[in-house]
Amino acid sequence: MKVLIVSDTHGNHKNLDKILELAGDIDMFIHLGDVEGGEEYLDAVIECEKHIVRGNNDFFSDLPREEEFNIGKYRAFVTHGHSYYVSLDPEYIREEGKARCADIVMFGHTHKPYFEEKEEMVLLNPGSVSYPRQEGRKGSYVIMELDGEEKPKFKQFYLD
Ligand SMILES: [Mn+2]
Repeated sequence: MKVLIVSDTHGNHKNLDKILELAGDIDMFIHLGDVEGGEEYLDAVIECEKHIVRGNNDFFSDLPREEEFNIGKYRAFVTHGHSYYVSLDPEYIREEGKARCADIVMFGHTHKPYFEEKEEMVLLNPGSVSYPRQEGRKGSYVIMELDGEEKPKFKQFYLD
């Protein structure tokens, strides 16, 4: 099973189109917010199961603020992250993920990739597709691969 994890497209789909092409066949698409009106576009171009949450810039959107769902046998908690002060420190969202007994917690908002695995919980941010802020400023995304009983593998990618 292949899951594409992205965030912060902000209505600009140039990089997203490249990512969708590079990713190839996917079984699940996760967008961690700040789509800025891109919902219809995402619906049109992505056919697999989608989970899209609302960012702080999705003012008129009726997307959910957060979602919990299963990826295989793993419990995922996804949210944009601004309500958990992720720009300051991942501490609050880490605590929330633990309280919800999540295996994988995903957030966006900072436009900087982040990955940690602590006490059996993965906490990640794929960075921003369209407006990266990390050094080098390349649009980024994560691919999660789940293969039978093996632990899921997460790989961070950067566009050229
Ligand atoms: Mn954003």
